[in-house]
Formats: sequence, structure tokens, C-alpha cells
Amino acid sequence: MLFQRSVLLATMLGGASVLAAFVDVTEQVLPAYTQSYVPFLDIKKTPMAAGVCTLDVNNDGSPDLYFVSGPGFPNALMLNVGSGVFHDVSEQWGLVHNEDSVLTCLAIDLDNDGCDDLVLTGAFTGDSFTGNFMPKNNYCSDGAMNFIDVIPPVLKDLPYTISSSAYDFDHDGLLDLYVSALGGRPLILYGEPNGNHWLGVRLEGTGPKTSHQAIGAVAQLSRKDGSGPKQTLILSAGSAAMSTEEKTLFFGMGSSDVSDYESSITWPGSGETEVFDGFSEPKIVTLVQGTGVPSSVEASRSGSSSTTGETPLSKNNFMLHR
Ligand SMILES: [Ca+2]
Ligand SMILES: [Ca+2]
Ligand SMILES: [Ca+2]
Repeated sequence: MLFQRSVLLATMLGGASVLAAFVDVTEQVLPAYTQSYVPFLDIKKTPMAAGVCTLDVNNDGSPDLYFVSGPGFPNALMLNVGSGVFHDVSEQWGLVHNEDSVLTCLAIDLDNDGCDDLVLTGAFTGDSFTGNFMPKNNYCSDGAMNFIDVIPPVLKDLPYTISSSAYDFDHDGLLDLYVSALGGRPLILYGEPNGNHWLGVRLEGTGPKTSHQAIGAVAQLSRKDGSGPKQTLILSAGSAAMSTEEKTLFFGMGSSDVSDYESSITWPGSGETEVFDGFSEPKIVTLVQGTGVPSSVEASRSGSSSTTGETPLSKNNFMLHR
């Protein structure tokens, strides 16, 4: 179910309280989801939707949804068409995966081309686990509205995976993966550097309505001249099952120069949008609410090998390609 906040209810220190309520808007905003897949079921009673990812598959600035479902139910990509309505585009984008149910999804830009990709772990048929998927979003490479599975062999048939999370372990600006498994060793998969440009953004709220960690902030990156698509990332406290991850938001921009871009941050609590400019790469910057310019610039270890260093966990490289 999707809930739209109408009023917030919380008890405040000192006894003051604020009235709160949530309204179920599932059938209004996801009509295709209810009509296409479970016409014989009340969606409120269906066992499907093991998880959901938020990602902007077409970089139009409107977050879309990808549902992963239980045994016997297809997964579903719901495109945000505005006015609070989502359309089912699973088949067009090649993201049905109805033969294998998936426990968890993770939406990140694995190759820094500027488009969110997916990592789907814990595929199972109901009787057994069958492996995993890693669909790459081709929208940034050639405008194609589809995903193609590019999963590396080491992960493809790994059984009993339960979750994955993303972190830039080797500080090269390319997100890496930590994949946990039931009854087995976890995997760390290092992204293979591909030369694409990137920018890491850390957010710091200064209140009074925005928390220091700024969880819930919406960060958008777009060209200063207004041309081209707009990337949108939402700062969350974690994703997938039993996982947490990097609080740095990573924007990839392919071969484009990051100095051509600016970022607008909509701060949680206040709802105010603030534009930051003056980026250079390869860098991780901190954007402090109310300052308008990047601060605490941290150079990456760009160029460091993705295969150096010791880890007690197994380590395998992957490279995304078509
Ligand atoms: Ca979108
Ligand atoms: Ca990508
Ligand atoms: Ca990395």
C-alpha cells in the first residue's frame, strides 16, 4: 500500500502533540498495478511486493517505482507519469522477471553513466533459490528504454542471497557491492573503473526544521545551461532487506565534465530548494544547508587499483557493459 501523509501525529517533548493520519492512495496512484497483475485479488491482501525500489529510470526528475514480488507474481516497473499516477511499463523496459521472484532490489548507478541500474538478489521459484540479476539501464547509453541483465558469473548463480548494499569501498568514485548470503560467505564486488566522470555529494542539514543527516533530502543534478536530462537521488537511511549503505550520493555523468553541472537540494522538513554550483572532479563534496557552495572537498583516490588491498571476504570484480 502507498500512504500519502495528510497530517503528522507525534508527541513532542513538553506534552505538545501534532495530529497525524495517513491515507491509502494505492489504487489512485497505481491503477495499472492493481489492474494488470492482480485483477482477482484485493491488492491489500496479496502476498506480492516483497520489496520496492525508488529510481528515476528515464531521468525526467520524477521518481519511479520498481516492485519485487513473491512466488508466482511478476515484478513491476511503475513509471511516474505525473499528477500522482504511475503506469506499468515492465514489459517495455524488460523488467518483468516473472519466472523468478526476487526478494530484494537495490537501485544505484553502477557504471556512472548517469542512469540508475538495478541489483536484484534472492531470486527463487518457491521451492529453491535460483540466483540473482543485475539489469543495466540503457537509457543513458543510447536512449533505449530497456534494461539488459549484465550480471557477472560469480554472482549469477550464487544461491541463497538475501540482500545487497552499495558502498565505495576503494574510494574510486564507482560504487561497489556487498552481497550477503544465507549460510554462506558474503561477497564484495568491486566496480571496474571505466573512466566515466562522477561527483560524490554529502548533505548536512542545519535546521531548524531539517535534521543534521538530512535523510529524505532530494538531490538533483542538471546541466547549468538547462539542456539534457536531470538526475534525481533521494537520501535514505538504507535500502533492500536488512541493509544500510553509503550516505554519500554518487552522480555519474559519463564523459561530460562535472563543472558543467549544478545541483539543487530540496531539504526535508523545510521543503526549501537550494542550488549549489562550483563543482570539479573527481571529488566528494559536502553541501551544507544555507551555504550555496560546496565545502569540505575530499579528493578521491582516483586511479587506485580496484584489485589491491586485502579483505577477509571474497572479492570479485565486475564490469558493466552491453
Ligand atoms: Ca522518472
Ligand atoms: Ca548506469
Ligand atoms: Ca569503488
